[in-house]
Amino acid sequence: MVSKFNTFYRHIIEQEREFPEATGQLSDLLADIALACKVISLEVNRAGLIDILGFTGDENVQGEQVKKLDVFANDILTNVMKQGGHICAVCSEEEVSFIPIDEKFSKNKFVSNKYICHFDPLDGSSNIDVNVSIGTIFSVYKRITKSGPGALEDCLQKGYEQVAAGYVIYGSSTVLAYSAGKGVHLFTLDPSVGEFLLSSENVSIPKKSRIYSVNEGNYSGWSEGMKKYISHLKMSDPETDRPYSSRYIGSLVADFHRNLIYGGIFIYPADVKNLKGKLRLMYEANPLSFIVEQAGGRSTDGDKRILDIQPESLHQRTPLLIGSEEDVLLAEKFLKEG
Ligand code: AHM
Ligand code: MG
Repeated sequence: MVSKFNTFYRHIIEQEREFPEATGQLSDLLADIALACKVISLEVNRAGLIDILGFTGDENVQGEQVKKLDVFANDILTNVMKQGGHICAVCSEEEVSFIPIDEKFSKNKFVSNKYICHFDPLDGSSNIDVNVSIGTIFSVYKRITKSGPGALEDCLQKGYEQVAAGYVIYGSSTVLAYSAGKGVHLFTLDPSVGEFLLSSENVSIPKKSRIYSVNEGNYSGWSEGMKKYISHLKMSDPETDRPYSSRYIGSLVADFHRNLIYGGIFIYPADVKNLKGKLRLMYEANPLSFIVEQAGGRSTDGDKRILDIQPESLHQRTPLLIGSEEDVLLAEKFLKEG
């Protein structure tokens, strides 16, 4: 719990002030993302009412053009990013390739487009139409090229190069979690004032848990090590808190957020169908790995640290083991021993 009343924007400005070379651009960029997520939150809450679920390019009962929520979320994030002028490329899980963005001159003032943004605009697609929590995931890198619109090499950086990352969960309330490399902080959207208000500062994930999150429907396609690990968690042993509880929502943001608060391990391993797992390195694994490490947790693909993986393509997939440190370490041990 926090003792002071603080908004998201104020918080990021205060954090940026600690870096003498900071220009305030990162704060503005993160504020733009928060603004887009407020609009998405509103639309998620209204979705059932305005009859937009499940339609793309159709008309709703009022005769207005309607968009599917994930298309809407992608459009709003991309447009807000383009307007802000701080980025030279936006990469989205919804787009085949990255969108290059040129420098911007506003009121004769040059704005340096020194950042890159990656988004999963609305994660948990199978839950969109059934009122189950979904989320937006974002991450920010500094560009490598010097000027003009961004290039592919700007977009394919290792996860440890992220300067900020976070997610917004549209659940029983809308919560934004972010880190700019100085801890993880949570904000809850107060719809009456339209602001994300600080709800927890410097969140840390419990070192060990008694929750595992995995789609056990894929069991028959798992490696022997993975099967043994999950069987191990189900065996009774009060000294190691076993059996663990199983919690799987099927929305990564929601599963991750619960594990961040209560402790837990989330796994989407490779299986015979998905040889590289299902989740995307750039849009899902990297941002959440940045957050989990900032919160004192661990994240690997079973073999190496997620943040050290050199991406080769924007939509590259990776197995993901993420959460409480001791649980991830034990899972890695089982996977290695096979
Ligand atoms: P999406 O990007 O199409 O929404 O897929 C990602 C989602 C994650 O939110 C979730 O953890 C996972 O897919 C669930 O997959 P599955 O239904 O195979 O268990
Ligand atoms: Mg996704």
